[in-house]
Amino acid sequence: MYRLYDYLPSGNGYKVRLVLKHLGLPYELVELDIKTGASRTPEFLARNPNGRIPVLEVPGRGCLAESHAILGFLAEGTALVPGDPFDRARMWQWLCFEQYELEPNLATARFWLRSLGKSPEELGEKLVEKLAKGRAALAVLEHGLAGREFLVGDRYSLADVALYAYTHVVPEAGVSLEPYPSIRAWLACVERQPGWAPITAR
Ligand SMILES: N[C@@H](CCC(=O)N[C@@H](CS)C(=O)NCC(=O)O)C(=O)O
Repeated sequence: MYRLYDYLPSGNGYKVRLVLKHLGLPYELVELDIKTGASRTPEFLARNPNGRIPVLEVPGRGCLAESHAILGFLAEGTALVPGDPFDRARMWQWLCFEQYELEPNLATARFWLRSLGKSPEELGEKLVEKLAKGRAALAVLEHGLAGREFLVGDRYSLADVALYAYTHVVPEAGVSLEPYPSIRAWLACVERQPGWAPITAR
């Protein structure tokens, strides 16, 4: 059985849990408290030298880090990965966008505020900058979703899983989703997909 090292509030870990549940794959969950350095112990660093969750331990093969690499491994050959090469590349376009534009800004702001309990006053200019870049990423996502049910083609793919994970919790980073009607409709659509569960569900 797969073993997933994770921290339940993490959107990166949630992406993996959503795919495991969607595909009906059994897994053992090992929860780590990343706030107290549990992903930086020698034991965990042997699994991922980068000291971060999620990590998927694959029986007989070893450990895989990086949420999108794990998604690609789990979903290969399933309907979550488009068969058409152009659509598949479009899916990767969104996955790269998530890791470079959305996650480093909105997920980091949420982590500071929600997990570390910092106040906006304490964070000052660095929070303002993260949120400005995060809002710019949301505007691109809103544009990409205009008139569409899903991000790629006409079906649920890894692009939807990956972008959904941190987008649906941006209010926890102090960002309202009110100005983004296409995003709001899409979030509801993702929540109707088989295997969907809330972010802190095991
Ligand atoms: N690019 C990585 C990012 C992983 C990441 O940032 N993990 C955070 C939690 S969301 C973490 O483990 N932080 C603990 C630490 O840095 O010590 C991915 O997509 O998996």
